Amino acid sequence: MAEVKKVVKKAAKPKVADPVAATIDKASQQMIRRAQELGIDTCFDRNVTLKPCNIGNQGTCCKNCGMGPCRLPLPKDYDEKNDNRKGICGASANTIAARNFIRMIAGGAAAHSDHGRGVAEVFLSAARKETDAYRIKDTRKLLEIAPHLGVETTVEKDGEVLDRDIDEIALEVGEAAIAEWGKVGGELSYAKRAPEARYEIWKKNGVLPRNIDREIVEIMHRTHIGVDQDYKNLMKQGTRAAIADGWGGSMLATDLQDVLFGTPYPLASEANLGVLKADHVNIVIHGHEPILSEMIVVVAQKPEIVEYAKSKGAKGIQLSGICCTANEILQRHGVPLCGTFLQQELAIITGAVDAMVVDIQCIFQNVANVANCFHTKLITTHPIAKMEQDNAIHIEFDEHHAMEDAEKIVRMAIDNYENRKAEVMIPHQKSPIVAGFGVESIEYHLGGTFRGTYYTLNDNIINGRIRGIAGVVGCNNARVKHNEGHIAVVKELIKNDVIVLTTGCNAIACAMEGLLTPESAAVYCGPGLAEVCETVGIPPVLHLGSCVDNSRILLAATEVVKAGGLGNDISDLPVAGSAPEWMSEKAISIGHYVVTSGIYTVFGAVFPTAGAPVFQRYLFEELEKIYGGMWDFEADPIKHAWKMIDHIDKKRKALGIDKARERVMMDFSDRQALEG
Ligand code: NFS
Repeated sequence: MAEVKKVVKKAAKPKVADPVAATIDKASQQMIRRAQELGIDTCFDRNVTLKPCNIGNQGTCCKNCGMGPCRLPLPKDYDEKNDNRKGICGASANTIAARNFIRMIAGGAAAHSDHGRGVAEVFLSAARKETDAYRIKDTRKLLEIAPHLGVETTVEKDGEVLDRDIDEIALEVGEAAIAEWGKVGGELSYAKRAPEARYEIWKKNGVLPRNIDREIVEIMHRTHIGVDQDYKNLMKQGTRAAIADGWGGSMLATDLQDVLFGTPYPLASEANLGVLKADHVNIVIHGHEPILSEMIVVVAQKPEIVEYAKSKGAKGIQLSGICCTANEILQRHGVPLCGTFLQQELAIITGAVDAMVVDIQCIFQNVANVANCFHTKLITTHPIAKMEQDNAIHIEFDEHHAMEDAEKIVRMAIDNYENRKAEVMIPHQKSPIVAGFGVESIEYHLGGTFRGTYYTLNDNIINGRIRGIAGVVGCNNARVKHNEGHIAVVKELIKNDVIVLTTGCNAIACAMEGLLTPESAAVYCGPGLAEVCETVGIPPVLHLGSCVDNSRILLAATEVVKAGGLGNDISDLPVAGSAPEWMSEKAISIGHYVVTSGIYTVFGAVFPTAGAPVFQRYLFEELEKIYGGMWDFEADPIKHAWKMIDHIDKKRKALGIDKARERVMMDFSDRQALEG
């Protein structure tokens, strides 16, 4: 008789992430381990247990009506000439992928622009003097943006040109700004801030945005069942909405925030989880709008509030930030960065966060579950962003009683300090940084004290010390190793003399890695870029703020065009864009306005159109013929960086400045040979 084998079933061990495979950051590795010891799951573990849908990933799943979802994966034996894939209504793979792609643009443009609208509303209420908490702070910037919104800054009286009253200008700027979202007739006012040649390309192709809201609404209309079924025409609308984001909603958000809270100038701070302090009340601010966080910064510095914290046994109050709110309060106040998008749960795992205050965008719903395992108060503040979990406390923030709201939140955090129940474990890692660059400070630093223009930057590009400029931006994505792509791409670029402008979570990743210090130039840069950075005392990676501040990159590129010697349009410049670990719809909107502003742009991680090769080829090749910029995808970070460098070299050659660079390199090696 055959022996009956006893099968002993072992209790299945929950699958968890390997911390070393999940992130390059030691502090994050420590906190992932800590979470696993405590039995708390994080996004890194969920990445192991929850696999992405392979068809959705390719961009060819249509669920825009109740007959679907119609799923059109790329067949193994795909033959472009005989691609008969279609949905119930007959929608082709190209149509479906294009619909999905521009719906992502709509989502991203809506998020940035609604943030901008919120700022514009507060701006108007400050201009009307309806609030004490907010004032027009940076009048120089106000005067600079006013003409772009059609607001006069001077008035002629009896043949004399007089300055207009600042309050009057502010009021008109506020009203004109708000109108950009929904005006009837005309076109987006800021489109004319682009170089003239760029504006003409947009005009010729019929993609000048009419107003911000309309372009987003029209995407939703065109992608409804049975409307636009031509991927090129769908992309035209995607382009309008993306331009309305970059040169509209985002740019207005940046400008109005600068006027209200001050234009950033370089300042020193620190980054990574090690900025939390065991003996302080830790308040972590997370989200995107600086409207609330600016008030929290003010309240947390009030002597009576600091005294109140001390009365509870703390040594003081430590504010820090996650995601783009972090970048906003860093660039204006030097508030340290606690971490990237993927570190939001890990911050709470330290057991040291007395309150996490969130507003809008990029907030994991799971932070409420993690907070529930600790004493941490999770406070939501925005009417459009609440959470279903019972422990999420909603304190609705309103600009009319902003200071009171902020004080209530800060006091709640202080009162919570003595409730810490778990052992506090704060990783020691933190890096010094210099942040707060912008169009104005680049002009000052690279233009020299006496000549505040972009001429010197252009000169260094022409003579080849600086090979080109890269905008490396965007999110972290739990599907790829945290920060690995960001850091590898940026290091490869600066090693090859490409100066990097950064925003968003790439900026936080670079900060954590120590790339935002002037000293890093000598360690990581090629000889040309190192020389420039050392001479003027700037880091090789310039932190330009949050994701809406990508508008600063557009304007910096425009200034480079204006300074002369490098062509007539952004598409002539030796410039490239990148988002190595993108994940959000906002990143797609950013990518597309950067591409249609004339910049070659490479994305890492995944690309959401792989299931529709013909449409993808349109994005990767055909768009260059229209806009001078196009999309590309490369998951390998070194190849990713080299695609950008090759493009920069192509542009240098077209400008006839490739020889200059070779000469500089020869001079350098000659010098080395002599020294040897
Ligand atoms: Ni940008 Fe900012 Fe980060 Fe991505 Fe989210 S924080 S707006 S979307 S994840 S960079």
